[in-house]
Amino acid sequence: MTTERDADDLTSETDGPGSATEMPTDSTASDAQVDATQVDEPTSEVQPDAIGAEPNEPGEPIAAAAEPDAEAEPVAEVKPDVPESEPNAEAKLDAVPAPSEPLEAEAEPETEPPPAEPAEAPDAPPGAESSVAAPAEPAPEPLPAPARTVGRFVADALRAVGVRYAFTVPGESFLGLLEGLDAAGIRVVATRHEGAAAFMAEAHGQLTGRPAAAVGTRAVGAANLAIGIHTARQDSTPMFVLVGQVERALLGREAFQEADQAATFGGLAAFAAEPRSAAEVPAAVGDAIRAALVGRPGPVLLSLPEDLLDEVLPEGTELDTVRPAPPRPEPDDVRAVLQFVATARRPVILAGGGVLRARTSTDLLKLAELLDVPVIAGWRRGDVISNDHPLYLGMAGYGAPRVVRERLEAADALLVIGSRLSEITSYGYVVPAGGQRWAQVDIEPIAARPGLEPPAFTVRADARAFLRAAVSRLEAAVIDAAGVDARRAVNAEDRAAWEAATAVDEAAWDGPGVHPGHAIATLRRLLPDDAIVATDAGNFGLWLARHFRFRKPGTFLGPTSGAMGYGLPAAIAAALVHRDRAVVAVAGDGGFAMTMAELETAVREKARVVAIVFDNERYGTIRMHQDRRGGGDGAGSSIATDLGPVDFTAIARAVGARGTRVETDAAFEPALRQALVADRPTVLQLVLDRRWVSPDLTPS
Ligand SMILES: Cc1ncc(C[n+]2csc(CCOP(=O)(O)OP(=O)(O)O)c2C)c(N)n1
Ligand SMILES: [Mg+2]
Repeated sequence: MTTERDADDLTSETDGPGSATEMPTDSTASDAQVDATQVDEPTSEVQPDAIGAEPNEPGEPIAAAAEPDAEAEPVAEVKPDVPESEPNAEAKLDAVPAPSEPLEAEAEPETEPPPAEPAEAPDAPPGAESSVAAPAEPAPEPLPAPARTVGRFVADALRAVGVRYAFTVPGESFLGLLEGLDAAGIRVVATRHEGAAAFMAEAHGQLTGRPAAAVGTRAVGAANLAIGIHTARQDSTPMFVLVGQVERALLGREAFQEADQAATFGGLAAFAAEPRSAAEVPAAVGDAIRAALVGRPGPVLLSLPEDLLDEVLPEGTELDTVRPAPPRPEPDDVRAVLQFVATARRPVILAGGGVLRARTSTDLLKLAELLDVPVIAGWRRGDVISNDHPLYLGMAGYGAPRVVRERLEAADALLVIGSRLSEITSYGYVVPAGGQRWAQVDIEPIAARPGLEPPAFTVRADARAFLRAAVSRLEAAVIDAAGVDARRAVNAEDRAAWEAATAVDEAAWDGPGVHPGHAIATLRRLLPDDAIVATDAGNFGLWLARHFRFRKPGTFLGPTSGAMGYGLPAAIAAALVHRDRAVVAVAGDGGFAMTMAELETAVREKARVVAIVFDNERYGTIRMHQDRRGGGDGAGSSIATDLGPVDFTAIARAVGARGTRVETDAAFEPALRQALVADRPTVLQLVLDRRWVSPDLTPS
């Protein structure tokens, strides 16, 4: 949708057309190459539990606190940076202000339990550095790569770039691949539907930055995987989709479950290939790895004929996991962007998923504090910095109060970092507005887009590389104190306006049912700061977007595809990775029912998720749109939006989970407390009055 809309129109989830996305291109910004293919190379091995440390870039200070889920980056370590030779910014920058408050320690790094023990140690991690540091002694000659089946080769390659989990509904078309995955030490998790498998892989990639695999059988499995491929594309999440294909001799005969998988389902991905011979496999896998991990990350699809998977590749067939290092910013570009922001009266940073993916929220906050520039998060990227920080001014898009859009529009300098400026974040492509000055920092900047004026500055760089360069330049600079003071006063007003606009109505609610705003307030009060919240699509999500306060990066899983059915599978994936953290899925009754079969997966996998179902017995979002067409008085059509009652608690119990029905505000807190300490997954079914459609309207 390219037309301008009211802020009010963006207070609901829609199933409207997705925004344009750009196909990633191979990054050639740096020629630094790392070969992570030496699977037998002991020095390049990283155990899963050693992934908490961020790789420190040469010459850079150690981060004050590790970013959550920090792990070896899924891209190669870069060459030592050229030292910044110009420590001083422009002469106007003449007094360094003290940061307004100390940086908060962020969540602990990921403690991912090791999956199935690898049969051997083929573990060259993402970002493993095997060609940068010169060893003190000559390394022993690596053994030649073993002869292995194509299935095993693919699995080894995935493992080498950090894949630890594969989610699947198995099929007879890829048994050789299943065996390969298991033998390579990749944990294979069976799901009840491929859509959920793909959501789990997507959520895993989004949360950890480390790709996972989603695996399905032929056209039927691939069709079910499709929703997750699309979601990973919109979320710029690295993900490997592996689909068994009919035997090569049968191709082209409309064989059982045959389709042109690379063209159809692969069309949703950033890259797709169907190798037809063993000789084509190494290059196809290598290209898929680069497409998934280099530049803007994304999903890739490999369609693998059943008989090819069992074919043996000759000894010495090496994995091809070489990836160029991410682009680094030119010092002059960094200076220009800083100058652009520092000299503005009402600048704003719009921060997107690229900041989270680069695990660089700490640096973003430092930059914001050094210049006293507020931060607005892209839609569903509300965890990019602590929402309690005085410089945080809200999350754009659905559910945001009007002040967020107004503040974006009022910016005389808009610095967009790691955001694709989606339809929802940009309020229907009106931010940045024509004539508004903006700058873009992105690993893969937005190419020309209809209606979008080119930015004043474009920096093609990984968000972390840019932010660290910017912070170290500013720390050594003198900054214009008068400009900072002026911004500080305005920021305080803006923050106060946002806080007022997002405060929960405290008035007691006697029902019927629970007050959705109160439920979110209770959730915030009870959840630990590092709890992970995964959301589904639907109107219930407006209260989450409006009232929840994320306190640490890496605590929110929300698909920018707006796909229903995402919440529970995403929460399960998060709980597998973070067994020690609280993980909550929030969903409507419609979206939850789409993937609730995965409750059994959660029980089987001992994923202690809490699923909170906002039950209004309808596809509430769509009913709201129908009512608006009918004149906004609630008298619109109700075609296909009424749903019958479902006892979600009974369904939970039927698969070995817990279930509690919550009919009043008062009953929610004790139920949630119990759920958070339970030894099993829990469904909390929150009964809602159907008249709730928006946080701006309390039914009377
Ligand atoms: C897979 C998918 N199908 C359809 C839609 C369109 N859609 C968006 S919200 C919605 C209704 C969601 O209902 P529910 O989960 O009960 O949440 P509610 O709006 O009632 O709070 C629908 C059908 C979608 N976003 N995703
Ligand atoms: Mg509903």
